[in-house]
Amino acid sequence: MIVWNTLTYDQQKQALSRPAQASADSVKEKVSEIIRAVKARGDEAVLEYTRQFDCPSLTSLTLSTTQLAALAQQVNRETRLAIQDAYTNIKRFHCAQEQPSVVVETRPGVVCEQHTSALESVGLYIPGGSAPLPSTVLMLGVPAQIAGCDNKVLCTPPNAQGTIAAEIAFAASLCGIEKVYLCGGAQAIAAMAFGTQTIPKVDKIFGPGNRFVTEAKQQLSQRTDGASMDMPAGPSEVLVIADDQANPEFIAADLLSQAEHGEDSQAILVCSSQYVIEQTQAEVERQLQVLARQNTARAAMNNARYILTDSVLDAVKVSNLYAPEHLIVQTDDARALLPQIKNAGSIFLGAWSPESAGDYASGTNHVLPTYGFSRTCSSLGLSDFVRRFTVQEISQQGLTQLAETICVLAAAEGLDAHKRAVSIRVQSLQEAAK
Ligand code: HSO
Ligand code: ZN
Repeated sequence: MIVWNTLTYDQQKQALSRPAQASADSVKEKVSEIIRAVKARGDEAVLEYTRQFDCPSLTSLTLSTTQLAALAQQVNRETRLAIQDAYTNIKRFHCAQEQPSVVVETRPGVVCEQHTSALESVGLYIPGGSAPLPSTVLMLGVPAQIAGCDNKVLCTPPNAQGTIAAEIAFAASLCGIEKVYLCGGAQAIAAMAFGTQTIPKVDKIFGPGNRFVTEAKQQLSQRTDGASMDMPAGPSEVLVIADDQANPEFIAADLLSQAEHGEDSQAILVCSSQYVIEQTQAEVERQLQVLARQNTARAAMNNARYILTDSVLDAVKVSNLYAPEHLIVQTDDARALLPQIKNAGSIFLGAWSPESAGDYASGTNHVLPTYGFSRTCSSLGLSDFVRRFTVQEISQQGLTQLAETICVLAAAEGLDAHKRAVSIRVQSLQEAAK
């Protein structure tokens, strides 16, 4: 346990530090090599890498619509209903995020507008790995569907049998995704960024992934022939703020639900009660025993931090310094703390709002800024699948009224042609009036 107010400034910073994120040079080089190969040889290179990493016997990168429908059929009724229920809530919440157009007459005859339109072509990446995540299909697919993106391309690595989890196929079909390709890793990101003979080129790539995927998204978003990306991503993390009223069993369960994601997951408890911290530590040990992914969770919990603060408000300050991806507030009146909370990707208020609710089914998005990026980046939402643009229309009277201001500013910047574009029009109006 760390006692916050006994630490020096440097020790406090150390207590909240994250493991170094900079991609190792070896990762950068490997990814550059994959990107070069996909750029040069398209499908052939993607298929080669997919055979090497995922499925040695794979012959085609495409999952046909018939195969997709057949897979989706295999999902059992219970899971189908659960995916549908989650889909409905996520859709409800994201539909409500639609931005109305803005139309303002800033002065008579000067009309300024802001509108949005859907990104035409988006790439949705669903990682493979130890647990296939149909919930992530919903988190990317639902906003893409609501925004009205014409072209939705989904890439996910095949298993050794050359297919994907039925649940992923079902979630994709609910979201109206018809183009599903069997590839993962940096090669899938490069394929979507450049386009290949079979995989369509997209404008923006969304979704979580390992270091290779993240590095590929970063490299490709910097190229003019690449594709932009959703947000920088690091290992998943949770910070729990608790007071002496909090239930240690609940806190432990929340920390462990984060820890089971991966050995590099970050779990932090910041609490104003030493008793609650000690009870939580004992409870973590108890609950660990029964977890299927005990080894992963235990490895992550070895890096967990338990921080004792003088007050709940101090705990909020610690959380603001850390800027967690997920923040769970288990205090007497959690909502009262909301105005003090500065940096968090997604906030879960009160004892009955576990992170799992947001991970799966309440309606909020689970693609969130990690690694302190919640200071400036937002949780994924509808706005990430549209672009904003402005329109203006100015009448003769409007331009006449604005002319003086524009001409003075153009002169101040020494830009004659700008000034003339206005004065030439005003003069033409004056001459016509004669
Ligand atoms: N907690 C993860 C999302 C997830 N959890 C998917 C379960 N499935 C990152 O926010
Ligand atoms: Zn999770």
